[in-house]
Amino acid sequence: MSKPLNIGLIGCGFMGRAHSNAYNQVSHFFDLAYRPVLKAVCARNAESAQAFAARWGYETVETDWKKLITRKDIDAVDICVPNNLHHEIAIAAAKAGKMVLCEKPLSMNTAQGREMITAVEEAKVPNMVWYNYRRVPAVTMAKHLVDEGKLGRIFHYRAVFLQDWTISADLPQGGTALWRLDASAAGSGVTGDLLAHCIDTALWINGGIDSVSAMTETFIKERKSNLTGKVEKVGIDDACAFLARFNNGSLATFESTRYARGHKALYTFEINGEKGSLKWDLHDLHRLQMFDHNDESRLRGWKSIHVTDHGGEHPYMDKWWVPGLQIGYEHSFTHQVADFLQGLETGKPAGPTFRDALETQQVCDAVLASAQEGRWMKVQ
Ligand code: SOE
Repeated sequence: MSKPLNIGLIGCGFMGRAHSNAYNQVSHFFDLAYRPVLKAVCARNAESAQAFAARWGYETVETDWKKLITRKDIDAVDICVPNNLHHEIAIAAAKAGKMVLCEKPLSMNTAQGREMITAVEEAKVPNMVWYNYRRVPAVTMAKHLVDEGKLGRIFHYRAVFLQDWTISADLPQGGTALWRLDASAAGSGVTGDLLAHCIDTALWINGGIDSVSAMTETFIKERKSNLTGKVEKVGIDDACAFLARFNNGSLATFESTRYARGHKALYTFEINGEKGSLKWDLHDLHRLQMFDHNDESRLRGWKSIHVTDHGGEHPYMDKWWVPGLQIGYEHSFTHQVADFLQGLETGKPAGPTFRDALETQQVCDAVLASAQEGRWMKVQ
């Protein structure tokens, strides 16, 4: 019989839904010692919180996160609010002895991230940051193949994350749904929101980044603020491209924008090694493309691996349907909850922990500093 793990969710937006779905699904598909119980959801607006609770099955509602984190019946606090609130809530939750799961990016900057690490480590509470793309089976498999040395020495890493939803100059900034455009709530634009995903995956698969050289642009300089009603300067980066040197000697390019007309969420990466290459595309997320130079020469070519098989070969897939049937975006969150719960059971924490995620924050900070100063920057 599994033990209940009482979740207190803060924030009812897109990520609140993604995480709630994962908590609801995980025990149906994974055999684990712990079972998430949707104990309380918190949002400032009581009506929204109640509607959310009714839809997803939360037992109770709070409108003040400070109250939620001190409740005795909450074991884990899940932070799904804008980035500027992560720091204060995570530290308070850790001090209250709660496990902390935090939406990405960890924090607004490295300094905040360090304080959050101190808080969770001093309190000795399990902690994790939601970089969900690691848990797409094809991405997890890419990591396994690189770790097994199937690509040999890595020469290149190439990642892009393209969107087009902010091209209209009439789009306001700030407030619910549009806080990502407000630098005071988001910290940065595409760097912290989209490139952070690319960086997390890259660090996980290809190791640490030594230095970066970046450029950013803000195409629409002023937007009406939903908060003040006035036209205000836009403080976020709309687009960012950077070069990077990894500690293993490989060279990388990363690019992200919200101005690539026609692209809604095109996250792709490609890795080129001495013995082979790998390619992945979020729009075809169950496939991993591989070129293996060890193949017999007349049969050599890119193969498209449908990562849906059972028998333990394809990560996570034995938990789902039958071989060949696909899963999707939301399952990456379910896998992350499953790994977190398994970490509680085994004492081997699932990554990225706050400490792991700080590395992504450090790269983001170096990228933004490099773009501002117009020079190569070492990652701290
Ligand atoms: C932005 O549009 C966004 O929702 C990010 O905030 C998510 O982290 C990313 O996975 C999809 O795009």
